[in-house]
Amino acid sequence: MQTKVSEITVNNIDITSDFWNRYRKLVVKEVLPYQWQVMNDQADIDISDDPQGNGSTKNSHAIANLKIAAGLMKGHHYGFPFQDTDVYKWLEAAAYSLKYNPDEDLKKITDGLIDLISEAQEDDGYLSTEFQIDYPDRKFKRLKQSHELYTMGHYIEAGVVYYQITGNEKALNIAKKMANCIDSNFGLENGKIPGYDGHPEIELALSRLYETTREEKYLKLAHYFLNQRGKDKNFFDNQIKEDGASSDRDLIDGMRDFPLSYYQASKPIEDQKTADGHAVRVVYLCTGMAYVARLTGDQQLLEACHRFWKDIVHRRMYITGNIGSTTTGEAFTYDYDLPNDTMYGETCASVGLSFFARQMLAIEAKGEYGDILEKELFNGALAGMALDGKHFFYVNPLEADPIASKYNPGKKHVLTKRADWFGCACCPSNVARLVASVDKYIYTVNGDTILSHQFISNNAQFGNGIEVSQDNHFPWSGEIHYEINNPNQLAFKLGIRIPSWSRNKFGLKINGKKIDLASEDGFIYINVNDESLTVDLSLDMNTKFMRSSNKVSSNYGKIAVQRGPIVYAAEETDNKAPLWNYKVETDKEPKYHYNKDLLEGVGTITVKSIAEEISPEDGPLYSTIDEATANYETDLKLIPYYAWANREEGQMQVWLNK
Ligand code: FUB
Ligand code: ZN
Repeated sequence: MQTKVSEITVNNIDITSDFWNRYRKLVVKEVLPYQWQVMNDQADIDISDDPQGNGSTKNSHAIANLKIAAGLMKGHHYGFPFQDTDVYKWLEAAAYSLKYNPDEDLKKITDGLIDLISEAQEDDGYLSTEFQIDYPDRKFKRLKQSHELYTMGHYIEAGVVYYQITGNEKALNIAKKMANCIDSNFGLENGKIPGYDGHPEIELALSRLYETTREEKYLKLAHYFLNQRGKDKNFFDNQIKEDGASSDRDLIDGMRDFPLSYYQASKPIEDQKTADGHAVRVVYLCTGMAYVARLTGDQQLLEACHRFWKDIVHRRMYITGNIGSTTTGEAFTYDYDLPNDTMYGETCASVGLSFFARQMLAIEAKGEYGDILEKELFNGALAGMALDGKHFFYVNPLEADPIASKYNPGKKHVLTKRADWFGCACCPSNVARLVASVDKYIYTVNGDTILSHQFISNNAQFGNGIEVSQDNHFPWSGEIHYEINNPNQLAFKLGIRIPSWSRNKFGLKINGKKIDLASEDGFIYINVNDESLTVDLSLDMNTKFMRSSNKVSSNYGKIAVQRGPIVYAAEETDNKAPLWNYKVETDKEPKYHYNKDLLEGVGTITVKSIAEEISPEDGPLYSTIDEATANYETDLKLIPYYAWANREEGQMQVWLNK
C-alpha cells in the first residue's frame, strides 16, 4: 500500500527560467547597488516630483534619517513620514537576493544596516525616524496620516526575511521588539490606543512575524487591528483634536478631508461591500485579512476577502492587472470606471494585489488567483521597472502621450519615461522585492497537494525527497515540461493551473501518453505515486483579440491584444503617431515573432490595421463624415506592455480601435 503524504513542505526552489533569471541578476547587479546609492544620497540623479505634486526633493535622505535617529548624525528628518520604508523594502529585496546569490560584500552592508536600525530603535521598540527626530511628543497621536505602524510593519517584514535567510538574530529581535512596542500601546485594554494605522500594512507584517516565531500575541494583534478597523468612526479625528491644531502637512493635497472610506475605515470590514479608497491600502489590507483568515479560520474575514477580490478583479482592474482609476487619492473610483489615460495603476498596488493573490492561493486552490498573480508578474507589476533596473514607474497608464502629460494638468501624473527616483519612493524597492522573491510565487503546498500555479522554470525540492522540475520558455512558449522524482514512492497530488487564457484549449501528456483531464476550479490534478513521472502541458499560445465588458465605457469598440499571459501595447517608436488613428482588423491573422535582440528578448506581434491619412494642419477642426480623409492598410507593431517606455519617448496604447 502506498503511504500518503499528509503535509508537504517546500525546502528549496531554484529558478532556471531565462526570463526571470535576467531580472534576478539585474536585481543583484543593478537594482540593489543603485537603490543603495540613492538612499545614501550618493547617486547623481533627478528625483522626480511625486505624482501628487508635493514638491520634488533633492535627496532621498532615507539612510541619513536612520543615522540621525541613531545619534550618528545631526539634522532634521527629510522626506515623507514613511521614508524609512524605502530602506526596509530594499533590505527585504537584498535578503532574497542573498539566498540565490550569496555575496559577502552585500552581506556586510546589510548586516551593517541591521546594526544601524538597531541603534535607531528606541529602548521600548519604537522606530519611525520622523517622529523620533522632529516630533517625539506626537508618537502614535496622528495615526490617520502618520504611517508609524505601516513603517514598522515594513521593517518587521524585512527583519523576518533577513533572519530566515541569513540567520541574523538581531534582525528578528528588532522586529519582535517593534511588535511588542505596538502590542503594549494598542488594544482595547485600559490605557491603550483603541485604534489602528491609516495605512494598513501592519496586519500582514504581524502575520508574517507570527508564522516565523509562532508567538500567538502577534497573530492576535494582527486580528485586533482588522477587527477594530472602522469600528469607531471618530477615532482618527478625535486623535487630531486631542493633539491640538491640525497643522500637519497633508501627504496628499486635502488628504485630511478624504472620507473615511479612503482609509477603509468608514465601517467595520465585515460591512464593507466594495473595494474603496486608496488602492495600495486596500490590497495591503486584503493581504492581511487573508493571512489572518487562514491562520485563525475567521470566516467573516474570509468572506470579506472574497468580496473584495471579486470587486477588484471583476469590476475594477485593468487588463494588465493595474488598479487605481484616479490620481485623486491614488484610488479606486466605482465599478467599471477604467479610464486608460488619466488612471493611476500604482506599481505598489500591483505588487500588493500579487501578495493578496498569493495569500488566497494558500487558502484555496482556485485558478483565478494564479491567473491574476501571473497577470501582475508579467504585466502590471513588472512594468514598474525599466529593463535597465534603474528607472521606475509609479503610475502605470494603459494609454499615454508625452504631449498630453506635459500640457494637460489632468494627466501630469502620467509619466511617459520611467524616473530615476521619486520624492515618494514607495514603488522602486517594492517591485525589487517582488522580483527577488519570485521563487515564492510558483508553488503552494496544501496537505498532500503541490499546486503549481506559475510557469516559471525551476528545480524544486519538497519534503520526503520529492522533487519537481519545470522546464519551459514561458511566457514566449506554452510548452511546459515537468519532471517529478518521488524516490520514496509516496502518494501525493500535483495540481497544475490551466490559465484562463488557455482554458478551452490545452493538451496534456503523462509519461509521454496523451490524456484528457478536466480542470476543477482552474487546476488539473495528477495523482503521483510512482518513483518518477513526466508531465507535458501544451498551452494555447494563439494571439487573442480581447474585449472588455461593455460596461467599461473607455474600452467600448476597442480591442487589446494578448498572447499567453502577455498583454501587448503599441508604441510610437514602432508606429507612426497618432496611435488612435489605427483600426485593427481583427479578421486578419496577427503575426507573432520572437526577437532576441529587441528589449532584452521579446515576442512581438504585428496586426493588420486601417489607418487614416492625417488631417492637414490648417484643415477644419470639424467636417461632415463624407469629407473624411483617405484610409490605407498598414501593419501595427506591438510589444509586451511591461517593456514599453524603454526606447524613445512617445505615445503608447494598449486598447486599440477596432
Ligand atoms: O502612503 C504610503 C505609500 O505612499 C502608499 O502606499 C503609496 O500609495 C504612496 O502614497
Ligand atoms: Zn508605490
